[in-house]
Amino acid sequence: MKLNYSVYLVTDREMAGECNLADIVVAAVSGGVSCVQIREKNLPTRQFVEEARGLVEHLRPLGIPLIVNDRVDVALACDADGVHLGQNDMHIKDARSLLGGQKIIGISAESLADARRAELEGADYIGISPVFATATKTDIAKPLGLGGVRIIRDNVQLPLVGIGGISAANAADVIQHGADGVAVVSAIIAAESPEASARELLQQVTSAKRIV
Ligand code: TZP
Ligand code: MG
Repeated sequence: MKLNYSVYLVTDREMAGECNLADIVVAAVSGGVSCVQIREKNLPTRQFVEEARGLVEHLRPLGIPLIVNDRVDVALACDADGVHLGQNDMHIKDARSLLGGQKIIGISAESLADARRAELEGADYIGISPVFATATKTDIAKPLGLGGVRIIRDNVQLPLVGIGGISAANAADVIQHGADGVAVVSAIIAAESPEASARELLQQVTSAKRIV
């Protein structure tokens, strides 16, 4: 399955605070988010499955894929479109044998070596992380910077999604340095208007794509 990675929203329940996360996601999709990842670091498994299933019910009729962070079991239980796995999560080979060939598997890469390995091992896309410094995730490597995005782009064929410190102010740079899309947490979840913020990000991404 080929996804549109242009504006990729990663959820954060704590950052959403009192706001309903599904409402934020649906508003962001109306603004132009093309792919959603549910990322839950603190929910009990049962609730994680329920929340993920709720998002599948909202997103599938809209033609927007839902990717589950870290958890192949949760993705299977709610029939999500795929999983996103870090370097210490389930190995891609095991995830593929559980999920089959139709589901999307995204891998986080913090270096060119990670990205090359993910490609050889059969990932569908690579999340290159972090592009810039961010306060949203603490256990992260040194930022790749725009130069790091370019180096990975020049050595890997798979779709690349940049993540970390991306907003409408720098999204076009990330695309111009070779990413296929931008993944964001705070730029949408913490925005006053997630819909307007998504629209602005999409505009930056599409205009940058036009000039490359
Ligand atoms: N993985 C690498 S950086 C990051 C994740 C989940 C957080 C990105 O958050 P933000 O707010 O878009 O910088
Ligand atoms: Mg992970």
